[in-house]
Amino acid sequence: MNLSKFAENSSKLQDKYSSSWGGLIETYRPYLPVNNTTPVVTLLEGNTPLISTPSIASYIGRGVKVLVKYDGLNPTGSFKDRGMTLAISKAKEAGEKAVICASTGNTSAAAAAYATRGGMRAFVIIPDGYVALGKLAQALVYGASVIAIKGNFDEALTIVKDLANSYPVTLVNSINPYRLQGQKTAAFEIVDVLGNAPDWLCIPVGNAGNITAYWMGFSEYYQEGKCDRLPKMMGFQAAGAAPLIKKQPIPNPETVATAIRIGNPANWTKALKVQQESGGEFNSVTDEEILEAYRILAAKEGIFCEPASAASVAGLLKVKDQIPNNATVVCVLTGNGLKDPDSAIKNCQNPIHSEVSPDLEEVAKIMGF
Ligand code: AN7
Repeated sequence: MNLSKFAENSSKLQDKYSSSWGGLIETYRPYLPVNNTTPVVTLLEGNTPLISTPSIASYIGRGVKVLVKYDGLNPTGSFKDRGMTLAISKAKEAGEKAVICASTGNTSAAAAAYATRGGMRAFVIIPDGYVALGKLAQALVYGASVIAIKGNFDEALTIVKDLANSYPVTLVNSINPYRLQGQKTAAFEIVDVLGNAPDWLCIPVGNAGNITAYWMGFSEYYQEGKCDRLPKMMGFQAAGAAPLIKKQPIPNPETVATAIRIGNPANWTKALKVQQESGGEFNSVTDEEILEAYRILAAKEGIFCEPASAASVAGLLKVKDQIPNNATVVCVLTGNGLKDPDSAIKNCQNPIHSEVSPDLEEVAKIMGF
């Protein structure tokens, strides 16, 4: 095949692919604040799998079905891409040249990628020493200006709010309303697959943007008649960073789940409203419970998420006695396990057999033969 023929074929293939999934703004356009002139900045995010997890369900029994929404399969490896495609498209529409965010890591990776794609600069302010390696690598490689402060996420958020008020940079944290509008599409996808809303939605909570966005999504679909029930929204925070459970800000949050190492959630009031409206609950899970769920997901289901994401499954297992018989539960896995290789190796109970000679008998012996 000559080269121009090849190019023609591959562009046809591309057209075919884009007609099957064009990203979440194209797919859910009528539900989103965009018009025909909005420049859509997309990496074809969304359309992530909803995977059944029989091993997790077996801890519960009683006919309960458990599925995970594996949002770690988005283009930058987390659910933040859903919010960022819309926030960056709207910033571009408004003629903005630069965006800024505070981040525990995933927001910075997504902001950096989508800003670059939209031809904008990205500034990201992170807590020095508390961002997982993969996320830091992403922000740097996507070309963001990375500023690591000697402080935690909450302090970083205060600074970026002030910076966005004083300088020509657009804030793309979840207080930017377009972020939640984009993120609500995950709820649409779940209903589109299940044919209805689940009975329960279990979700990790940091700034409480995502739980708010999911509730918005389910509620809009309910009003449209796309589902005939609404889920009970079950939010889980890490025990060392659990302001919503303690009912007061935590000045020095600590947890192995650095993504949700947040002491003063930006969407606190909205989160309380979600809890009340859905009849849901906030609970905390310890680092040990988070890591146990993290290991079960990887070693029994073949699903590698980051520690913060495993808080949803850890939480489900913690409150499992409250689940009605035969209920359908969806746990949101917000980020990919590859984001945080340090935690993975440190907290894994599967040892490396190292310093082994390249000798058939020695290797076979280790293999148990
Ligand atoms: C994997 O990237 O806040 O409750 O700055 O990365 O909507 O805050 C990340 C949050 C859950 C919590 N799981 O979501 C950030 C940041 C993962 C996350 C959350 C985050 P929200």
